[in-house]
Amino acid sequence: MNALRVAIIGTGMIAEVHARAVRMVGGRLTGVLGSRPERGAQAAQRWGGRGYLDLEELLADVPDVVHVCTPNATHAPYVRALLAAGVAVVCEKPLGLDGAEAHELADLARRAGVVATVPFVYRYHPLVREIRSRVARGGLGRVLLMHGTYLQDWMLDAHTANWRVDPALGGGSRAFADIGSHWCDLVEFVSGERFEAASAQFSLAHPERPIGSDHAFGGGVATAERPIAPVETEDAAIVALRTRSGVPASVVVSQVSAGRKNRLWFEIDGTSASAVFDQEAPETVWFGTTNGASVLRRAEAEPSPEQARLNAFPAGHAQGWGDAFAAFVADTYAAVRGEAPDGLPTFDDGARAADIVDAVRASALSASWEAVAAS
Ligand code: SOE
Repeated sequence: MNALRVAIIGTGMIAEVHARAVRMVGGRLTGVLGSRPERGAQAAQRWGGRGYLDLEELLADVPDVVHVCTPNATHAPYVRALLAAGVAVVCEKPLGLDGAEAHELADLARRAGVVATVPFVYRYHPLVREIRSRVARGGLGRVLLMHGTYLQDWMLDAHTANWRVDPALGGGSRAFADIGSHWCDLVEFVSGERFEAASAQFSLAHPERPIGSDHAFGGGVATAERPIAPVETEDAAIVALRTRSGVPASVVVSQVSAGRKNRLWFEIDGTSASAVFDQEAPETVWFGTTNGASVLRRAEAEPSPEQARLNAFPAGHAQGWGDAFAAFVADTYAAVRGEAPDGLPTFDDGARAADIVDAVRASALSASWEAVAAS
């Protein structure tokens, strides 16, 4: 089977993660388009392919799939051009700066008839699929409560600058749009529930920050020469949610929680049992009952087919975030080849996430419950 021809737009941390996943799943990287030609050329030297001068030159290389890994405000222009060219697209979240833009792109992808996905990659930890399959089979009983956190600390330093701080580049929500969207997508995916309303409060750690963009997780650079600007977007959010079937949920989202690196954690409590997943410890899942608790380890005790499909290595040979990312890219490419892999996050899921972000941001502004657009 010929390798798919793949191009990447973007040269930052997440673009490098995409390039690694493309190599892992056998994609052929034709080249990289950066914000400046020299950046694309430098990245291509490390990742493969060539640097492109512009989008036209990228499209002239006839890629089968293009990964858009650029600042949020540039997602829609690139995606519109790629869909118009009939190219399959992987677009980093958030798909659009708001629900309207995200739904426009999802509709364009549907009309173009091409595969279009969003890397909600936490769906691809094998034990996430195990929990999902047990919930679907009634293993937890009726869902009563869902709660958790998504905590990081890479924005804690007041000197840390990032393009996401500028609403013109990142959108009106920062921390929740960036990582709260992952938590909501994952909990809806696992539980089968759909959020219908949100009540949120946002907080800022620092009223101003330097203008610029350090790599995510890169740490603040205390330099004098960078100009300072006031901050409008949140570092943290505390959100109460309610699902259409009336299940209450809550999530704490923060990028200023010292010592927390990428701690996405959820608990689903049902009438028969509870399940806990910690993305920083993806090789185990905790199940609780009133008669005791147990810890299940990946690839042990007769994995469900959904888990087994994603087990690349035997028990005890740990799989992690990079493997989940690669499994997402592999499923995207399988879909490009005409298959229908289970649980692939498409532009419709990206639009769903944007609707939730819109409701959460509206609630933080109104200090009232806000409805999530039905989708
Ligand atoms: C930065 O917060 C970030 O890289 C997010 O943009 C990713 O979506 C998340 O998976 C890890 O953290």
